[in-house]
Amino acid sequence: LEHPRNGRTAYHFQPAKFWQNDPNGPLYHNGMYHFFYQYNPHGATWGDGTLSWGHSVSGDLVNWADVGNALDPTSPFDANGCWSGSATVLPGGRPAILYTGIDANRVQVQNVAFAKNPADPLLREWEKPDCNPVMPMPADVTGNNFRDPTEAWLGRDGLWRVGVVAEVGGVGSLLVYRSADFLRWERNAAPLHASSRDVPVLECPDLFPMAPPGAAEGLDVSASGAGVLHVLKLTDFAKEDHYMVGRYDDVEDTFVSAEPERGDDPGNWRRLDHGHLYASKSFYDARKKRRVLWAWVDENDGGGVARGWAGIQAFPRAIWLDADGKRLVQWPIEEIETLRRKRVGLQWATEVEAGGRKEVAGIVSSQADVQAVFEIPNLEEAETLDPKWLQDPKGLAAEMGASGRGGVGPFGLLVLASGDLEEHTAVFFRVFKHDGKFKVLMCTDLTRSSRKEGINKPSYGAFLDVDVEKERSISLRTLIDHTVVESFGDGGRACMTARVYPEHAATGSSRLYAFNYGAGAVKVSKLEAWELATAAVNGGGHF
Ligand code: DQQ
Repeated sequence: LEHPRNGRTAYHFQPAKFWQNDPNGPLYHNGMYHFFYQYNPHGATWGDGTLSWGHSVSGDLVNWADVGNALDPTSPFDANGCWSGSATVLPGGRPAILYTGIDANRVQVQNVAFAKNPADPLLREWEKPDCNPVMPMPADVTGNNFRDPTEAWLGRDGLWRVGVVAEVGGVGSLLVYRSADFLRWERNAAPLHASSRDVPVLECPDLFPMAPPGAAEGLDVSASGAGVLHVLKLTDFAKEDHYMVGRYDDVEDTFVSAEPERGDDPGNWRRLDHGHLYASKSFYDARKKRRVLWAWVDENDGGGVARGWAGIQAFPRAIWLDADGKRLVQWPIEEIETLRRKRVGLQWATEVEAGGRKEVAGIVSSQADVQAVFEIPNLEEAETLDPKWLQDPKGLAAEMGASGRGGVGPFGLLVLASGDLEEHTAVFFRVFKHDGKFKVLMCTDLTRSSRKEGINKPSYGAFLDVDVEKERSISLRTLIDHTVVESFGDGGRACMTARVYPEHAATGSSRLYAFNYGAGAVKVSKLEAWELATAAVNGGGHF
């Protein structure tokens, strides 16, 4: 029988205890991965005035050791908190951190810190020079919103650049600062991005170059040259992460979007994850020549204080530009395979008849990696889509749910299911007819995820860009880890992360099923499920 683990995850990044939020300054340096994060060393709530940078190191991005806080709020320029920021390795090999300090007057400023001993493989100690803050709050910034420096990149003119989000005269903007020495920074007059007027606050920006569309490798943040496309990711205050592909001009320090029709409100850009995920940040992993994305996944039940910890990080994802040059593809980093233990599956071409379920038994499925391909022999039963849902897939997901019978679908996986099936989280697809074509909805339905009352159990939804008439199949990968279900539809073109709190987990084991509640049969042409081992994550989890 599996260990209940008090809801703690088995292979997602968590500190041993207390609160964490945004990923900060991910870095690969001298053969070691470093991960920093917003951490409250005093309790399991967001620490107003007390946030530090927690710091862990890893050789494989899977197993982590805590090496003590990198930054604590100890100086006049960060006395009320060390907020989010980034890390950059300077020429000569010295790592530097740029971060937001909440100063003694509670004003947001940008500070720098340097690794005290760059030869220390653990980079345990960081020093903050007296010239901080290196970017005081400008006079035109409103609402005390000036924060979250991006990783710095080096221009062809030899100057460093960094992006900082700011509310400028009431408008959410991304400012660029330039510096020759990483200490004296000068603001560029033109913002790299200015939102439409009704978007005052942005957070956690990320700007990075991409290899050509379809190529899975990543590029260093300073890569430039003709034809290089960039991704600008902005976090829409207290809501969601959105991104846009475009052209970054490294002379003017401006950005022109590849999809101008989506406008200046980042809320209308492409959504990074259609579930519950926030404040993502990527880095270039020179060891494997790929770009890796981290993101905070908050609790969804208000239970952090009772558990003594709150917040996890999404499992690191490799990201690259899809062949269309507009969309990011996201996929769990391959190191997850080092945790794979026992494998079970369904036989090729298992048919899941209308209204049916097939159990995938034989593994501890509360910590598992499941990959499935569903084949749809017949599209005739597809329901007609009411066009009012075209702009509201989440609303459609909530309306349809997983339990009701449909035409083509709902079909997919029931995960973290109790023996009596009263509790389950459904990850599924449903195909609709629209305008002589077919539209595929991907959903994660949490309404039956837990018997517990008074917790948030939403439904998430997104339309996929698959030509299902031609392909006749849809792929799904789902990572299950006790209280998190991370799903990757259509090879990672649509992602959906959910936090769930099944009650049965405290006393019993969870089950896994493929299901089909549509009117026609669906074939599972592939279903492999691996039980995953528990990773060593900061020595926590001994409940
Ligand atoms: N969290 C940090 C801020 C950032 C926000 C403070 C986003 O720097 O804007 O913990 O979650």
